[in-house]
Amino acid sequence: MNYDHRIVEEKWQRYWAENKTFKAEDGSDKPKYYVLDMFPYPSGAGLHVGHPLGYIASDIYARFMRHKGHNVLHPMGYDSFGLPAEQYAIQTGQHPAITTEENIARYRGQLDRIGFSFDWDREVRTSDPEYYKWTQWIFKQLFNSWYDNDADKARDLSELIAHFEAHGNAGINAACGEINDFTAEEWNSSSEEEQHRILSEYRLTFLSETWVNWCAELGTVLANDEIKDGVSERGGYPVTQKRMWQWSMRITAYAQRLLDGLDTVDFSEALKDQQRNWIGRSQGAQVFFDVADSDDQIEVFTTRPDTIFGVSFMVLAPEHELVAKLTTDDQRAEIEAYVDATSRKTERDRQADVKNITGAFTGGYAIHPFTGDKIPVWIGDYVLAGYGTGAVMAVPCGDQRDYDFAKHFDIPIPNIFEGKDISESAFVEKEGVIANSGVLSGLSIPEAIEKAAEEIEKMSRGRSKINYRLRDAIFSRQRYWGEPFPIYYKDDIPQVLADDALPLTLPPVDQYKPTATGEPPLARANKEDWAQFHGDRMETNTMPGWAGSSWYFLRYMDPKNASEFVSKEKADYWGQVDLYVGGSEHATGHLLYSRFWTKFLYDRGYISFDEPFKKLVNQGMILGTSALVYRKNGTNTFVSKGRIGEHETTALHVDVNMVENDVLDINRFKAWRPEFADAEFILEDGQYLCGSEVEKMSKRWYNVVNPDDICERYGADVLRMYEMFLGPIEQAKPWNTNGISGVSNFVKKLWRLYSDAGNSLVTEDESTKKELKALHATIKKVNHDIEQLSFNTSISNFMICVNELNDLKCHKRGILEPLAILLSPFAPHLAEELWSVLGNESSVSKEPFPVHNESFLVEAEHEYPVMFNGKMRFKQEFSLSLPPNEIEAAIRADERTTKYAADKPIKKVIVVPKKIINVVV
Ligand code: ANZ
Repeated sequence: MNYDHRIVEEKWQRYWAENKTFKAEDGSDKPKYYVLDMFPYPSGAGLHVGHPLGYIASDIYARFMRHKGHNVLHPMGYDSFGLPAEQYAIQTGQHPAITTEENIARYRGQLDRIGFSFDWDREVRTSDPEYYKWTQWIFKQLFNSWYDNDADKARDLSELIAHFEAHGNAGINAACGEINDFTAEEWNSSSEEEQHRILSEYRLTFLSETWVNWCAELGTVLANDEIKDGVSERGGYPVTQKRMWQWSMRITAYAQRLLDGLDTVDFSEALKDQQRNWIGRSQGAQVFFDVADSDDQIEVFTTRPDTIFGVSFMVLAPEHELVAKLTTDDQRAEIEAYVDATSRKTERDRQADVKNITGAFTGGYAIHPFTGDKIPVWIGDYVLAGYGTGAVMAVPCGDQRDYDFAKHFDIPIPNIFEGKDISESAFVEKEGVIANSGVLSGLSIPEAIEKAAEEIEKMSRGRSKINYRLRDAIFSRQRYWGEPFPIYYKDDIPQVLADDALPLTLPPVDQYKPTATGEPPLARANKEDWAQFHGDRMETNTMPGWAGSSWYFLRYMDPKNASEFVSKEKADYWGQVDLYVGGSEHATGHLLYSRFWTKFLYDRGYISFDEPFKKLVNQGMILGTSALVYRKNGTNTFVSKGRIGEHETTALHVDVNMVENDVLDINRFKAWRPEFADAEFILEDGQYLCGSEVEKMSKRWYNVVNPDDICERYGADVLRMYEMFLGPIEQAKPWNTNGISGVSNFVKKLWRLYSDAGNSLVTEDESTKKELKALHATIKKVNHDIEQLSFNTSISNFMICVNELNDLKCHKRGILEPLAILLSPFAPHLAEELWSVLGNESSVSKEPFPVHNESFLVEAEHEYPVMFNGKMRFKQEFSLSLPPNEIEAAIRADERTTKYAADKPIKKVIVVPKKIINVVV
């Protein structure tokens, strides 16, 4: 019997499931190791061969670590709230829970076929009420916490309230919004509403009216990372700016810790840089400018206080709260039109569009804090409302955008840099000497930065400040298929539900779209529809997609715990994720939010580590290889690739599944579309050859390859090895089904070392040095490669080893047994089967991983080619310890030498150690 992957793979998958072979033991004595994949959103399309790439890599590592004696936690679950199921619900009326359930079943079937070693008893689903109960609970903890900047950690809100009752807010240094000083008396005599308003400025999740990215088409607010090139990432719909009451997460409180933490984790530098840029720390100063004829002040943030004497105008973001006040009647129409035009642009458009200089003069003036000069105040969309203070002191000689703005609107550009030419552009470097600047004149730029900040502070006009580009994260979505907030309102004050009221489950609704008045779908639910209804009304927003994924790695440690999100004991045992594998597209979304929640839960004492992921690997994308046919223009005739030079043709995509080794299956092609039924073909060598192109794997290009098809035809082990063989895990690479037969042949060849037509070939003979060398070189390489996550090189090494053993006709247990174990992380079904052919009854998955013996690798002998006047005549093996003169003597004495010398005298024998022997006659 030949190797039948269908029977073998199904058999072992059943065995693993029945025996719970990959069950992780809580609190085992073995060292723990936690290998995690980014869990998938179960979409209707199912998995294509690109999706499992990372899962295969992490599975190899998880299996390897089990062989190395670790207690491995390797779980899988589903990020199962999300837009597609909801959009389907809007179209069809089918509850998204049903769609989600169906999609999960499909995913599970596909995952099972690939032979992953997941501990399925720990599966989590973010849309399961028993799971989101705890997402709601964590939200509650955030609601009831504030960030103490002095202690540099989150603390319970009750401690803050106690402080307010005794001392007002004096002595509190918190991460908070705008708040005036108040005394204990003022606090104690404030209304509940007023106290709520104040606490809202401190809570780590809070309700506020903010500018949001509003996507009318999707009927929801989007986070910055859900927008690409000014349109929604999903669907590509326009996004505008709108002011709305929203829940936000005070992630900004953690900005510095999120930066510092990067130094303690093993992520790629590219990913760390993405997070650093997103957080965007900048050191500068806050400066207040008085508004002329008013008590108002304009606060600016500048990284260059040294340039303050170069200020010739100010620019406010069009959304700035002082715009309306500053605007004079003469300017009002122009300003209003400009504000309106800006509201239609996203922040990204505004940042990207540097060529189009736009703005408007308010008619108002500010007063320069040093000179007392009147400075015109403009608005311009290059100043962003959400960054710094939403206002800049414009220094056209030192900042290029200010320079362009001044040139465009004909505003003076005073030069404050000694000897620098600013006739063409601003001087933006930080080396030079300041001039025309009062007390700052004559100082170098760095000296002037310090001096200016000092002077500003002395005049009580501001102080040094660190600013972050990171914004508080908007947490409300106007969707149905997400976690309900555990919030109700009493007199418009938000209140949290008691713990025993959780989970607050999603109420049934008649339709899944927003109401006619634009309220979120949950507003369709009547009072009776809610499992819990309190106060005057329930919160009808739901949480964003990233809520459930910000902590799921903790739930896997203790998935069935009904009284805690994770027990401290289990969280302590499993600790950080040791290896996390997933896509780099989550750099500034999920990977930042989950770090934030982990730090928060650490601060509040629920877990003992404050970075969730010790090491992160981003797998590269698998690209599709599309197949192309060439239609002769204006005809229904298709020209084979090698002959398109002879005709005018247009390329068309064809389904890659009807092409094998570039050859088109003409009958399937004809049956594919009615218009091709009577197509004609210009062939080469009797075949139609297709062209190819590498592009994203997508239905649109008919280049999607389903892993099920590969498993069916070649087997899961071949799929696993082939995906790894494609190239380094972190690189993007094209899928090409043509190459798969090489891996498939390797499996057959390997099988024939062990078994022939159902009979074991395994012998008990002693292994030779050559066999041991082939094996131990592979053991050494594979151990090293797995540690480096370099799986493609492991596969090629297996191929070399099997070729060598095949040449040596090796069927020896001493070699084949370790080889089966070595192979098991990569081709687990095959390895189990080989293991049983070897006569074992247990699973190979827990055998200790082979360790190489260096002494088998040092070569003791060398087989020398022996040349006679440049012609190779025979080969002879010599010990490497034999000195050259003894080798020479042996060669001279060899009877073959006498033969090839053909009676001529031997002039010379040259021995090149470890290489060659030359006999000169
Ligand atoms: C005066 C100045 C002079 C500036 C100079 C720069 C150069 P980073 O490093 O990104 O933090 N700025 C401040 N708030 C802004 C906003 N909301 N929108 C657009 N620009 C804003 O940059 C800080 C600098 O960007 C600030 O320093 C301010 O311009 C501008 F020679 O102030 B500067």
